[in-house]
Parts: sequence; structure tokens; C-alpha cells
Amino acid sequence: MLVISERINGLFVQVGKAIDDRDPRFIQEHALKQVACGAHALDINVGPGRDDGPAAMEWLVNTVQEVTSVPLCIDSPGIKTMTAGVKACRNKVIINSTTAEMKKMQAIFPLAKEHDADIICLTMDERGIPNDAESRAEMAMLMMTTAMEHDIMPDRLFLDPLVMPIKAAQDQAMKVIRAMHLFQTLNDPAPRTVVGLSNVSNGAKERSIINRTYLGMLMGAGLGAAIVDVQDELLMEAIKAGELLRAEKLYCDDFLRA
Ligand code: THG
Repeated sequence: MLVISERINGLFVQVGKAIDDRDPRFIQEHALKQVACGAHALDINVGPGRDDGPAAMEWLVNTVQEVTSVPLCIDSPGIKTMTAGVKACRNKVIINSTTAEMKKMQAIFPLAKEHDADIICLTMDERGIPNDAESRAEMAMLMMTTAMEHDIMPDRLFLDPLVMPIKAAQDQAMKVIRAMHLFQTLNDPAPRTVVGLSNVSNGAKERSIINRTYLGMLMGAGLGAAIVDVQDELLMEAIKAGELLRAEKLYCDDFLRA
């Protein structure tokens, strides 16, 4: 399972302030902590509502890659901010994200091709997030075929069914599980998948138990990568147990200490 840290995100007050102040120390210590906690990659997001998006993103990428060479997952809905982030990356880069909107794909796929980036594909379009699993799979298929028209093979994509807060839409949690199953049938070998796990518990109490229970359900449905709170130790243990149960890691008595 590819573990991506959600924490280098301007949404978090301290991170937002460090970006505003262009304070490298906090960001760099924070990035190293994520890697020490088991992050294989870092999601990099300057946060919403900035007028300095591209400059802030370029600074954030440069600041982080001064201390670590793990892949960066550039997370922005804005094409200018995305481009600034991807251009600044010296190591492996994941574009987070495109949607199924034609205009968006026509901007993102050439950028990905130019920089040899992987791409997270959100199953939504101008009409929003579909209400059912089948429409999510249909949009995933559209993104896979459009990527191929840009000479990007399906193995460069991560399909994201978009996890919704359980508090806002309780019926969506199982629809996302069903979408995860449907995604496996869209290609051979099965496409890679990713979710933003913490979305599920947004605004809920007892976030940790909700997150790790859902993680187990998603791993059972074939989830391949997740943007998570790697500082949640119980969650990281659940991921290791899931890898054990999926036979991705050889069994050993003390697997949790690995
Ligand atoms: N898919 C993809 N990318 C994503 C998401 C997704 N990126 C963003 C998000 N969803 C995943 N990252 C987070 C980061 C933080 C939180 C949830 C998901 C979160 N933050 C607290 C909150 O909003 O309550 C912040 C609290 C604080 O300030 O401490 O929950 O789905 N591809």
C-alpha cells in the first residue's frame, strides 16, 4: 500500500501560517516527521483561498525537497498553482488531480506528459460527484481513455472514487466501496486506486476509529494508495495488518514492529 501523508496542507493552521511567513523550519521538520512515521510520499497543498497560490506552491515544494527526496503529490484545483508545483519538483511527482471535465483533462494530461508525472483522477465532473458507483466507474473509464489519447498509459493513473464525509452523506461510504470493486474490472492489470481517507470522518467525533475501520473496508475492496494522517499510530498499524492479510508482506510474528 502506498502511504501518502495528508499533513503538508495549508488547511492545517500551523502549516498555513508557516507558508504565509515563508518559515522553512516548521515545514521541513514537519515533512521529516511524516517520513519518519512511514509516509512514502507527501501530499503538498497550499490550502484554499490564497492570492499567491503559484508562488506559495513553488516555495513549499522547494522547502520540502531540501530535506527529503520522497515523491511529492501536488494537490491543487488551480492549473497555475499545479503547474508551478510540478515544475519545481526534482523527484518523482504525482499530480493531484484531474477531474473528468474535458477542459481540465486537456490542461492536466499534457502537463503530466511533459513532466513524466503520475496522475490522480477524481471521478467527478462539472455536474459534481456522482451519486452512485456505476457513474463513478463510467467517469473513470472516460479519464483512462482520454489519458491514452494523450499517450498516457493507464498504469500512470490512480483512480479516486472521492470519499465523502459520513456526517454529510452516510449512503456514500458503501457506494465508494462498490466503486472500488468496479474500478478493478476496468482494465487488466487492474488500475491503481487512491482515496483521501480522512474525508470520511470530517466533522465527526472519534475520527481515528472511523478512519481505520473504513481503511480496512477499502483495503478489502482493493485500495492501492491512500492519503492519510500518518501520525495516527493505530491507523498505521491497521495498514500493516491489512498488508499482512492481503499477503503483500510475508508473515512474521512481530509484523507490527516492522
Ligand atoms: N482525494 C484526493 N486528494 C485529496 C483528498 C481526496 N486531498 C485533500 C483531502 N482529500 C485529503 N487530505 C485531508 C487533509 C486534512 C483533512 C482531511 C483530508 C482534515 N483536516 C482537518 C479538518 O478539516 O477538520 C483539519 C483540522 C486541523 O486544522 O487540525 O480532516 O479525497 N485525491
